[in-house]
Amino acid sequence: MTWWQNSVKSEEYLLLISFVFFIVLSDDFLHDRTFLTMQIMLAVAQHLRETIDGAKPRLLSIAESRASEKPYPGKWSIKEILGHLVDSASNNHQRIVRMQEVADIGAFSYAQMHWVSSQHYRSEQWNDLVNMWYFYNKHLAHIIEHIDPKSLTNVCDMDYLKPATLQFVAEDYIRHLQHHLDQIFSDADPRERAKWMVVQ
Ligand code: NI
Repeated sequence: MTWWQNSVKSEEYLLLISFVFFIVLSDDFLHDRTFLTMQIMLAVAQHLRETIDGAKPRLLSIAESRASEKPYPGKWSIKEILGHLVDSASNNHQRIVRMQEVADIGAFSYAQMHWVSSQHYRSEQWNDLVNMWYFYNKHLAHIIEHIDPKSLTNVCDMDYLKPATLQFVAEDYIRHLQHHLDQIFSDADPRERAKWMVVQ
């Protein structure tokens, strides 16, 4: 056997060793990625808990009469904004659970104006509304914390530019919630309210 034949053999051997290492490392990588996405979901759930815990006493301090005020017919009262957040919680509850069942749940959106107007939130008691919103979100934080990491790339058509992954749905849910809480706590004229911007 000449020196170059030996050299080829050792190259083949090296190739085999690298392939085995590649398999072992990519398996580790996948586990790391699963661990990482689990950490992200834990952080999202924690962020949601902190947001609702911080907002609840501030919401309860708003007087019943002020929460019902509706100076402009085309602009929601505070009760209606919080009602819209209850609708968002209930619809995203459906999305988050269903998206762990199948890879693509297809179209899932809801007519927000109809949901708010048909439920007559202004004649509901403010305390009840705040508590319902709070406990629904507490449950959602629990659900988000336990999302199966394998389903985080499952998709849903939310009528956005492209299908949304489950990870996006959970993160987008909290961004939307914060957007409307800011409106409730703002002293700005309801006509000046900023529109919800989708970051996708
Ligand atoms: Ni909204």
